[in-house]
Amino acid sequence: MKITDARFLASAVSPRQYPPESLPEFAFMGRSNVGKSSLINSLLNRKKLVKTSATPGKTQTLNFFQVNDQMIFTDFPGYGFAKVPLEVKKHWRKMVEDYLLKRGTLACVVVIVDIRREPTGLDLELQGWLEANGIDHVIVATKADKLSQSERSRQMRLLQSAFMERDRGDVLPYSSKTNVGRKELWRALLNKAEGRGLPLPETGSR
Ligand SMILES: Nc1nc2c(ncn2[C@@H]2O[C@H](COP(=O)(O)OP(=O)(O)OP(=O)(O)O)[C@@H](O)[C@H]2O)c(=O)[nH]1
Ligand SMILES: [Mg+2]
Repeated sequence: MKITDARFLASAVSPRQYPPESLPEFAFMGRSNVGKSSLINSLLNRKKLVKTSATPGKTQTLNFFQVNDQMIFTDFPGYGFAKVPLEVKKHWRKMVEDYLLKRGTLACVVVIVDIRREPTGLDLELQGWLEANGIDHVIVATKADKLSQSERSRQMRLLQSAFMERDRGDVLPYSSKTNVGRKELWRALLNKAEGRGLPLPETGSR
């Protein structure tokens, strides 16, 4: 995928703040600090388009980015951060449900997990919820650079079986540091959009 232009569009906490539904959209979700924002930067070949941080809870709102004149990427706040108060957790759930149920241009949700860890109950709950609501998704196991090749293979098998119980889809290894898996993930995203009847417009056609 050739990225000629990537820019911030809008931040939102409720649907009336969303940018208009126009281009096929991809949403990035996962546990707090797992590497969602870094994954977007890596896919788009931009170092600092999206703010990242070693401190969990960096992303607090839905942030929309337009990529070329072809698609929208939506970065989500993370879930499962122990220090977040119950009220904030409820707010997160509402933000996610509002978005997932109302966004007509949603092509695919990218569910991001840490390749070094077992999926949490919340990861599996999110996957189950996406399936129950017929929302397409891919699972990405990021931070692959932190493991040796043999550890990586072992963890990939573990993650495949944890997620595959319900899903026929694949888990893709990734590293936002080395860009391992970038081509494969792009291919998966474009396939999902096609399958959803939301093919990307040709560049320059709008
Ligand atoms: N080594 C390595 N570090 C990564 C990778 N992806 C993210 N990180 C680091 O993990 C930390 C969190 O990254 P973010 O991209 O901010 O994570 P996030 O999921 O957006 O976090 P919140 O918005 O706070 O939920 C940062 O210190 C990143 O540099 C990766 O693939 N490899
Ligand atoms: Mg973030």
